Amino acid sequence: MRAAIIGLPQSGKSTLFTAATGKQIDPADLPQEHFGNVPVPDERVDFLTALYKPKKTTYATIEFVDIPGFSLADKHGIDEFKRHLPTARQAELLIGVIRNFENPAVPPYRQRVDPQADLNELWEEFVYADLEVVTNRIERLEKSLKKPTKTHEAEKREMQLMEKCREALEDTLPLSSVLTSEDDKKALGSFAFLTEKPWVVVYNVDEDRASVEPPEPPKHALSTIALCAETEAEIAQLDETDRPAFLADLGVTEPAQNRLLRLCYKAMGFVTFLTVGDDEVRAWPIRRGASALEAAGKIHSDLARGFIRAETVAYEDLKTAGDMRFAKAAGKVRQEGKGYIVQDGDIIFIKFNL
Ligand SMILES: Nc1nc2c(ncn2[C@@H]2O[C@H](COP(=O)(O)OP(=O)(O)OP(=O)(O)O)[C@@H](O)[C@H]2O)c(=O)[nH]1
Ligand SMILES: [Mg+2]
Repeated sequence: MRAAIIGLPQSGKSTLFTAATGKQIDPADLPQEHFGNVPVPDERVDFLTALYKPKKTTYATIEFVDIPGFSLADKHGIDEFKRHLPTARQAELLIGVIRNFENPAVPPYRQRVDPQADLNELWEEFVYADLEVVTNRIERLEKSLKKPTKTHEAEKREMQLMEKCREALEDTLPLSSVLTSEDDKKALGSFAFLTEKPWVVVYNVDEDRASVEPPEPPKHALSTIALCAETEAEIAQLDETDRPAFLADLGVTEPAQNRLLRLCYKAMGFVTFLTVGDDEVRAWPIRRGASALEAAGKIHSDLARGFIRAETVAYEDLKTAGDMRFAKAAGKVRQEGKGYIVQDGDIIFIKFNL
């Protein structure tokens, strides 16, 4: 699961990348993409690890990509934006970092610190990028629809959908508002539109304002978070033992990193199911609405092929009961079939037979 950190120049993207991953970027590096994997904190996994004492514990992970900033004020910057578009398109989530800090040493983009204006500018560029793809495709379809081909009917349907997309984008509306049905999403999935993806907007604020509620989410963003990337980057690079004192000084109990990770995970539209045992306790991300059969397939294709049933217990029920035996005795362990929709926090054992 990939989250691309993207934004205008010097908004604090690389600093946020360090805050999220703990990985420092050498300031001498040329502008380039950086990648880092981070486990998503999950109390349930911690609890189950304490209960089962497995040989191995595996958290869900998010891969962050730091994309170099691009100025939309000149052609060079727009070319840079286009150069990194494929990386952004491959991500499940876009994290827009918006500058909202004062720092005389860092000249602001377009000589302004104006989060709303920056966000709008970034958004419009994304809309424009999608519009370009849609317009090109419509032109091609127009040509091909003039000839009788085997794919004529499918192309006609695609054309209708593309025209709806064009209309939305011309009104600066996101394609997530057009591509709502599973069929439509699938039909145009290969285009990996930017405005179809969920967004998290990070307002990078001055340290003394980190606890201030973020502004109302802009109409296209799913979620917003305000944090001070610079402070968070420092925390992420501290030794585990030094962290509590540093956080206490700031008057917070948890680094914003955890909030950010959970927020990103949720915004990506994933829920978590869990598997437990002596060998491994593991959190598995799965798209919201997925079935027990899909969950089995995630673990191993054999489990999907030989699927008999999914023994399922909600994490909270197991926790309340104390352990699996008590949960069973309390009738909390359910036998679910292939079509069962996996719920966040389900602990699942797949029974299978090959
Ligand atoms: N005061 C303050 N300065 C910050 C904050 N976050 C980043 N900076 C400073 O802003 C400058 C740019 O930060 P980066 O993280 O490199 O920004 P960037 O968005 O990755 O920059 P580009 O990739 O060049 O677009 C650095 O000098 C940071 O120290 C912050 O929260 N507060
Ligand atoms: Mg950077």
